[in-house]
Amino acid sequence: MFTRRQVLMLSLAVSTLAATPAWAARLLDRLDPDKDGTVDLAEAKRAASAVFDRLDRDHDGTLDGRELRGRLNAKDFATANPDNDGTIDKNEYLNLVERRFRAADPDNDGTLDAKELASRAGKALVRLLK
Ligand SMILES: [Ca+2]
Ligand SMILES: [Ca+2]
Ligand SMILES: [Ca+2]
Ligand SMILES: [Ca+2]
Repeated sequence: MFTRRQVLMLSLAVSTLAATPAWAARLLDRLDPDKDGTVDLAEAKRAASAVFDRLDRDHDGTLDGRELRGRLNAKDFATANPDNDGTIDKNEYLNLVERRFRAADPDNDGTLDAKELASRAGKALVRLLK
């Protein structure tokens, strides 16, 4: 038999687990090749770089609005494109990933756990990684 206290602890543990959405856990699994349970900036950039190559259908080394397919709104595009050439090159894409990574890491430990990935800022980053 469980005591009341044990039941309380158990339900607490279950609700903490439930607070991390399954999609974030699954995503973390994919973005975390070293399997330490978090995504660091190098892992995020590696994933972003692969996404960039996939999106660059004409292989000219840049992404235009069409290739980005709605990943960035006009304001984000302008911020991500400081040289104003109408396209996002890989450097610009990875800079944006880095800015969003920092925004999604409020505890500043240099890694994102599933809960940080599932936050509003985390979701903005995730949009660039898949
Ligand atoms: Ca990791
Ligand atoms: Ca292109
Ligand atoms: Ca540019
Ligand atoms: Ca963190």
